[in-house]
Amino acid sequence: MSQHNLFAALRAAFLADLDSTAIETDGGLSYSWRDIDRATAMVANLLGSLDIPPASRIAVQVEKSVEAVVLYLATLRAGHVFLPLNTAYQSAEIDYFVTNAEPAVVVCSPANFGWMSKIAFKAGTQHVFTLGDDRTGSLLERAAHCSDQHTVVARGPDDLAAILYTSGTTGRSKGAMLSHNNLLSNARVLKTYWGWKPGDVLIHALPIFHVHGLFVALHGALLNGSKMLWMAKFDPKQAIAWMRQATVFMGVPTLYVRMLGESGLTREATAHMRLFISGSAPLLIETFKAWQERTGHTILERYGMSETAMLTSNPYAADARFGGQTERRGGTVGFPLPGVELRVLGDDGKALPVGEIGGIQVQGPNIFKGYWRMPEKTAEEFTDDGFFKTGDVGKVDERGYVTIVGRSKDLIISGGYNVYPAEIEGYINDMPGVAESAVIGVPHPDFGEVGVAVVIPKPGAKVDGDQIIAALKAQLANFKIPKRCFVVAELPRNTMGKVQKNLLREQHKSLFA
Ligand code: MLC
Ligand code: AMP
Repeated sequence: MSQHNLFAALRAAFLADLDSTAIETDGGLSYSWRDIDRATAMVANLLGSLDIPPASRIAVQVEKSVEAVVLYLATLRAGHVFLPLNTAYQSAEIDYFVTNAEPAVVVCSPANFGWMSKIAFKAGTQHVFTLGDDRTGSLLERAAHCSDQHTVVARGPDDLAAILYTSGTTGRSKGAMLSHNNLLSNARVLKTYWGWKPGDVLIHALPIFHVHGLFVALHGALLNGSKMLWMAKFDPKQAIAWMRQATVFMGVPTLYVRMLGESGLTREATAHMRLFISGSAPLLIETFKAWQERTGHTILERYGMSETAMLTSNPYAADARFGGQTERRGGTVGFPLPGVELRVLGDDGKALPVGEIGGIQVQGPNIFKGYWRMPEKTAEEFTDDGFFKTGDVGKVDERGYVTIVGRSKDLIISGGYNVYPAEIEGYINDMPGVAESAVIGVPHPDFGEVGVAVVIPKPGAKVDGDQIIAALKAQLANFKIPKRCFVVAELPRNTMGKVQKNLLREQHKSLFA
C-alpha cells in the first residue's frame, strides 16, 4: 500500500507548505518543495515509462547535487530500489557492484558514460542515463518531456527501498537490503529523539551515497519539512558561515576536526544552532571537549551501520527509559534508540553483565532484510533468535550508555569511510614481486585513522612502496589508498603463523602524530 512507501511519508511532511524553500545550495540555487515534488514526479514518470519490472535496481554514481536527491526520491516514488555508489569508486569496483546487482537502470556522470555504459550493458542493464552536477545529462533531458503529476507507487513495508554495498572482512562486498519500513521507522524515531521541530534548518555537508548523508541527514530534514543548506563538497568556512541561519549540523568526526581548525568557529558564530550530531566513526574525546570549549555546544554522538541505519544515540532531551538522563557523554554512543534492542555477548555466546566488553548484537524494525543474493552470508550474521551481529565490540555501563571499544571485524574507518584491509591486501598481493602484505589502521589527526601497508617482497624481488601506492591509485577508490607503504623482510607472527596486526599498529602508531 502506498502509505508504506517511504516517499509517501516524506512527501506528506512537505505537502503542507509547497511554496516554502526546500533547499538552498552553495552554488546559489534555490528550490521550493513544489520544485522537488514536480521534479520527482517527472523523473518517476520517466522511470515508469521504461519497460522494467517493479522493484528494479537503479544504480547511481553521480556527483552530489539536488538533482541526485530528486533521482533518489523519484526511485522510491516509482517503486524501485535505489543503489547509490561512492563517486570515488573506479571501474573495477563498479564492475563488481553492477555485475552483482544487475540494475535495470544505471545513472552516471556524463564524463564516465563511456566506461560505465560498457560495464552496464555487459551486465544486462537496459538503460544508462547521465546526470551532471550542473543539471546536464540525458536523465533530465528525457524527464523534461514527462508529466509533473504522478501517483506514488504502492509498496509494502518489507519491500526494498535501497541496497547499500558494504565491504566484508573476507570476500567481496555485500549489498545490504533495506526496506521502506527499515528506513521510515528509523527516520521517525530520530525525528522524535533529536527533537526536530518547525523552523529547523539543516546544513547538509555529507556525501549522499552512504547512510549518514542519504538517510540520517536527508530523511531527517524531509520528514520535518525542514529547509536544507546544501553543500556539494564540505567546506568548513561555508559551514560555519551558514550556522547563523541554521539549527542542525551532522558530520563525521573529520568535519568537526576541520571546523575546529577555523578561527571563525566561535560561540557567537554557533549561537543560532540547536544541535550538532557526530557519527560514522569514533569521535575523539579531545574533539568533543574542544568543541564544547570553543562553541559552548555539546556534540551528540550516535552509532549506526549500513545494515541497520541508526542504533544508538546520546540523549537530546531527558530519556524516560533511562531515568530521565540528559547527559551527552563524550566517548559513548548513548542509549539504544527506542525500538532497538542491544545486547553484549561474550565469546561463549552468553549475555555479559554491565560493564563487560563483548560483541554487540542488535534487533529492531530498522535491521536490514539480508545481503543481496547471499543467503549464507545473511544467515552467518544473524543469531538463531534474530539478532544481527554488528562486528563491533563494546560495553553498556550501569547508566545504560553504550561505548564502542573496538571491532571484531578487521576494518579501518578513515574520514568516515570504511576500508577493509583484506581488499587492499588482495590487490597488493597480486602485484609482481610481492610475497605478502598487511594493511593496518593507524591514528591520523585529520581522518581519525588511515591505512598503512607493510609489504614483504618475494625472495630476490625488488619492490618499491611508492610504486605500490601508485599502482593502487590506478585501481581503487582514493580513500582506500594506504597513506604509506613500507617494504620489510618479515611480518610479526604468532605461534599459529598469523600476522600480528596489533604489533604492527603499535609500531606505526606515531607515524602521523
Ligand atoms: C579523501 N581522502 C581520504 C578521505 N577522503 N583519505 C582517507 N580517508 C578519507 N575519508 C584523500 C584523497 O584520496 C586525497 O588524497 C586527499 O585525501 C584529498 O582528497 P579530497 O577529495 O580533497 O578530500 P576531501 O574532499 O577533503 O574529503 C574528506 C572528507 C570526505 C572527510 C570531507 O572523506 C568525506 O566526506 N567523508 C565523509 C564520509 C561519510 O559520509 N561517511 C558516512 C558513512 S555511513 P590524494 O593522495 O589523492 O591527494 C556510516 C554509517 C553511520 O558509516 O553510522 O553513519
Ligand atoms: P558502515 O559500514 O559504513 O555502515 O559503517 C558502520 C560502522 O561504522 C559501524 O559498524 C561502526 O564500526 C562504525 N561507527 C559508526 N558510528 C560510530 C561511532 N559513533 N563510533 C564508533 N564507530 C562508529
